[in-house]
Amino acid sequence: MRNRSFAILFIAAGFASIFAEAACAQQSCQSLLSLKVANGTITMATAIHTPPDFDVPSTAGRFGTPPGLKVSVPFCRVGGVLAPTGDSHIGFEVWLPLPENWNGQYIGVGNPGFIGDIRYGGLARELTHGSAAASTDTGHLDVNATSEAPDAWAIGHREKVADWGYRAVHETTAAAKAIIRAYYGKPETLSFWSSCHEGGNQALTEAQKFPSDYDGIAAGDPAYYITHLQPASEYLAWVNVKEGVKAPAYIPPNKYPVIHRAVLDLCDKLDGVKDGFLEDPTRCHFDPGSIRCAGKADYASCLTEPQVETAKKIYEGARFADGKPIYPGFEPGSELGWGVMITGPEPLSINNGFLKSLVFEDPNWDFHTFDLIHATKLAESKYGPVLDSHDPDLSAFKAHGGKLLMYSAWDETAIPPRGLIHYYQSVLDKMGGPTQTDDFVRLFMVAGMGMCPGFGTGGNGAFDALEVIEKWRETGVAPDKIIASHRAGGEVDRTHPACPYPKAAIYDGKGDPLDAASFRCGNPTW
Ligand SMILES: [Ca+2]
Repeated sequence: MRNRSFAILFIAAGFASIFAEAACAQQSCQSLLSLKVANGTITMATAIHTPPDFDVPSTAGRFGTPPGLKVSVPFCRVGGVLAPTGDSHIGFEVWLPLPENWNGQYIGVGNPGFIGDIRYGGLARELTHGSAAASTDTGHLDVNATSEAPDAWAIGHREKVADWGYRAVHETTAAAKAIIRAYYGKPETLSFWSSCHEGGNQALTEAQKFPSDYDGIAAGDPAYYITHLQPASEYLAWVNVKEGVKAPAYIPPNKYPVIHRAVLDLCDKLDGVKDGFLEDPTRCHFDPGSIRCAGKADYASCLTEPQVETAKKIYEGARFADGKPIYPGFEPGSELGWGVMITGPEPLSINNGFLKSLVFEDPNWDFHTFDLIHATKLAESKYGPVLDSHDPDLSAFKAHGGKLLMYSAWDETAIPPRGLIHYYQSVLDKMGGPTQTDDFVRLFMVAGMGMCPGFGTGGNGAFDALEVIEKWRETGVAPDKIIASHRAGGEVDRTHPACPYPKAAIYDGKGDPLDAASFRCGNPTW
């Protein structure tokens, strides 16, 4: 269990530095500098004594570690470089609590987007909880991190792309475990991974490709089928902006709330409570044509005929010529988040960058030339085996004793959520249905969560997925319900349950809709 007793940690911290070298560690922190790790070299092993507080390194970008973060507990800071191929340069750090403060756990810290930097904020968070933790720069450094998109580092560097895709996390995990064994004189009791978006893809990659690396894995809104997801996401924006933001087919942002209102008017009460959220948007059959403007008019309160067609494409998602889905579109109820992806004037940089740097390897590639089917097939043929994590066979992870929590917000608009249901269904089909899977893999689709914690939360708030997966693995009791909390001004003002799919939260018909206790998990009947 995570050590959340900060007070005890801080009291211990004062004495810990005194006894740091006298503790029962097999190796001192400094001596780890000479430790041999597979495929790499340790370049730093520094005992951090506090006080004074340690200034956590800051990194740039909106997902970076902001300056000013401090750590108040002593620890051993280890860093190095791993090179499984001649073109590899995987930077990593492992932060180790003093042996007397260690809770016995190892936590892998995930990465967002294609950003190449060490996640210092995540290391600091886990260290403060008493866990040993590691983070990798995924094999390339984005000094400015102005965008989460891939750029020049990927062009002509297939091995670096593979490092980003799956090797960096696995190699870092192996190195971190070797360092843990050396420093503490024993292995970790349990290891966990909990991350979102690309970090959710890393999560599923680990469960599929390296099933012994982690004992419990939480995959949030995972970007798991990258070679389909990125072209399909480009498509969602492209249908809106391909002819420019003045074109008749362009839906301006001021109409997102108009569409959202119409969706709620039609579907909010279907699940039994008019609370602003859809418990299962797949049961909402909204036709954007229902708010079509009369005649040729274009008012702020309705959609023109070309805009109706654009909205239909955004809900439907990208498809091959034969109608087979490439990746789902957005769900009804997500409209207030459409600006993340489709506003323009160009498609989102992460999707444009994927096509420029990985698929076409041409920094001057122009999105106006986008051909969905060609781009998807080229992406999958070039990089499917090293980037995609859609293998439904989780038998090795199950045999390892692993537990896998998958979750997504229904109103997620960076990664269309229905794709995760497709993956879950493929696991059920492969593994023999729920009776064979319920004890080690569960999917929670969350109404009104917006996005993963830390990426912007929706009206229903979020939950701590790491805490959930730790409890599941430690107790062996699978979660039947997860409570999401929304905070305002530091106070919880709303709680809402998330249920194991295909169950959804069912309102009791009388209680406070802002209280999770007014709902049970059940099969939707609407
Ligand atoms: Ca509702």
